[in-house]
Amino acid sequence: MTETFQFNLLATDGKARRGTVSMPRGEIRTPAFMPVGTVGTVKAMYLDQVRDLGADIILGNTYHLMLRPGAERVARLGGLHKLIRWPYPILTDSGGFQVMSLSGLRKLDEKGVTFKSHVDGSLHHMSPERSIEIQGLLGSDIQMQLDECVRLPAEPKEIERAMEMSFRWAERCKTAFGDQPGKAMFGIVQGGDIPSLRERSAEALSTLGLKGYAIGGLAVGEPQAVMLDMIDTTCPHLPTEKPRYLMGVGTPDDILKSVARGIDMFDCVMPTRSGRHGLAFTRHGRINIRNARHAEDMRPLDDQSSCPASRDYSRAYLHHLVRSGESLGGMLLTWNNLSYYQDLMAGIRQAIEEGRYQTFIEETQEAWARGEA
Ligand code: PRF
Repeated sequence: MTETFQFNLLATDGKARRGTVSMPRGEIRTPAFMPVGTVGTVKAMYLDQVRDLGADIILGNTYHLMLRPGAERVARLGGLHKLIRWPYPILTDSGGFQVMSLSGLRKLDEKGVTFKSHVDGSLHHMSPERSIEIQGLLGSDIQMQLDECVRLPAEPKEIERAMEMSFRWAERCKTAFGDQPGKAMFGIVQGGDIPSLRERSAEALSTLGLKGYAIGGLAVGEPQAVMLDMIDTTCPHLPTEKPRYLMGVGTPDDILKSVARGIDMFDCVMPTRSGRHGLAFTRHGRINIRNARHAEDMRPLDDQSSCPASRDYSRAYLHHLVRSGESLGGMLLTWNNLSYYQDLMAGIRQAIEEGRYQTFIEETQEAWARGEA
């Protein structure tokens, strides 16, 4: 732990990077996966379990928390860390992306976004400055700039307009954030699926000297190959000595391939959301536990796992719980999935340290393809 926010690169293997982000609330081992805790809970999990699985940081959402319970209220209650009982680092997303995907977006212009709450229909305005103010009230350790993420496919002119406005919002967020040595504000690269716009966005943001850089606007409807191309195009234009965060990604395969291209941090609802819907991630690939073939299968999801949900509960029982709509089913599958994701990240980190990352990718993918014994 350190007084100031610092990123140290410990090892590289090809473009893959192994590092640590240090700050007063703790250290994040990278490449890192951040479980999503949208409304102040990693759904269906106790935070003690999340910690025990190896998570160094979780994510919260400005959009949800500003609407309920409200940023000023969270501040009066002593901040998000205290309220939810997670004393370690928290990253908050700025709200722009969630406004687009969840609310009745009313207006978006240079000043910011006006939107209708999905909770009670009330109207709200969020400027870049207000987004940073809210993230400060929550007590977030890593704050994200307000940005505009365009869904793909989109017209090049539209992608360019959103990218340029996002850059101007990054400048405003940087000013609003000011100088907070133990915390960080990350900029977000936009530019859709257009390489020249991605380069321009990354170059411009780099001149701001921010403490970290995210790549946004991906995994929004484009094929995986396009996403990987955009990562390849963007990373050389970002400073090597700053952490790189790929927002909202992804599947285990997306993560393996993105780390190989130089990404350090990820977040995604995939392990938590799909767990609640009956999908299990394992070393042998994905298992849809609702499928009738599991009804009398007394094997666990993974007898080699250190996670009780993966090792000690039969597929037959998990199948029964999920089919019956029992909340324990979603809890156990979420636990299994987050365990799988954190173990995958630990494997990735070790492979990079040992200079065998390419082999690790191949072996991991082969085990998925082979399926179950
Ligand atoms: N911007 C922000 N949050 C995000 C995204 C983005 O582009 C994405 C896109 N995958 C996920 N979350 N602010």
